[in-house]
Amino acid sequence: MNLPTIAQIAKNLVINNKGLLAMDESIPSCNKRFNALGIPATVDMRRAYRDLLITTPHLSDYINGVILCDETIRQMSTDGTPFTDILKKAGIGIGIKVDTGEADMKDHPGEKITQGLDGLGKRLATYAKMGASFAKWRGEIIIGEDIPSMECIEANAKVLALYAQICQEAGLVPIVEPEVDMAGNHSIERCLEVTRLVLQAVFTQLQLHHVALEAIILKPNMVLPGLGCDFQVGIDEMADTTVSLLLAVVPSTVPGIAFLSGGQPYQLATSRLNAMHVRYKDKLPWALTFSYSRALQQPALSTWLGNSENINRAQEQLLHRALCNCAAMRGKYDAEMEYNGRW
Ligand code: 5MM
Repeated sequence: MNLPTIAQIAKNLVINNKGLLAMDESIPSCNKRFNALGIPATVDMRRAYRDLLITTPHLSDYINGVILCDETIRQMSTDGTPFTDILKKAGIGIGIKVDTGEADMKDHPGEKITQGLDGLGKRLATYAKMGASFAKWRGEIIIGEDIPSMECIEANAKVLALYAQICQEAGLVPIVEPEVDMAGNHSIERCLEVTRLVLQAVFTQLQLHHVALEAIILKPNMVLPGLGCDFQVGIDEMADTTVSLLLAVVPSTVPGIAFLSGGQPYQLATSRLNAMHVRYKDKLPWALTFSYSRALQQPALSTWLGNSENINRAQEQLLHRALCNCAAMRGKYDAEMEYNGRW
């Protein structure tokens, strides 16, 4: 491992008030989103959609890195140029999702453990040759009746740390994504309690496994009530709850925190990021940015609908969401931006 080099890659992923575009949906997840909109779920439609995202003009004005999945990193644009070459030329970092999905946790009904450590070093070496400089692994924690258990929290934290250690040894920056799922009707207090336990377990395991914290990016959930909770809190309360927790548990050596959006309405995901910057300007020891999938892609996907005539408009939608979130990182986003596109 060349620590200064990977620490610099991590910094570069979060500099200049830009964010990350997560477009690493597995084949089943991508197909599910296509099916919901009546888009044929075929390999070529997935390729065409990812082509649209990657070739969006000026994407690098707002996006430092994109996260791909195994299928996409091997694909090419319509003119035969590998996606990786297009990204390199645009100066956008190439990330790769390396977990292989979830399995049910033995003796823990309703809980999951992320898979993918087998052969990981070898796969990372292959991805690095293709141009990847960072990787991503998601550990999902579900809130429900009597769950999550500490066993599930600790088991997922441990595999996240093992993954991060293997990534750094292979010279790639690990994005460490412990996601407390927003599904459910739990309160913000419950989400706070679980997210605290999860992040504490993750940092304990990262330290036990000698992961260099200056060369990771943390990708957590915001602290929010469940999507089905009757009592949804205001944006300022959510911002205070989330940032106070992160200040308490995330060491300042971590260069960046890049939120997942988790199924939030996309404008709300932007407003919430904005509020954190307005309220904690100059008090944040790490870059606080976005690594959204749905909250960046949703309008683009529902504009494209699988029709090549809609590509330009879909790309404008993607760029607009990326622009709004970059404005949020400066605390300069407001509802008017949705119409005039200026901050
Ligand atoms: C939580 O999902 C991650 C962030 O996406 P959202 O902003 O939409 O919440 C996302 O990167 C996710 O890990 C990938 O889409 C891969 O998910 P699957 O379920 O396909 O492995």
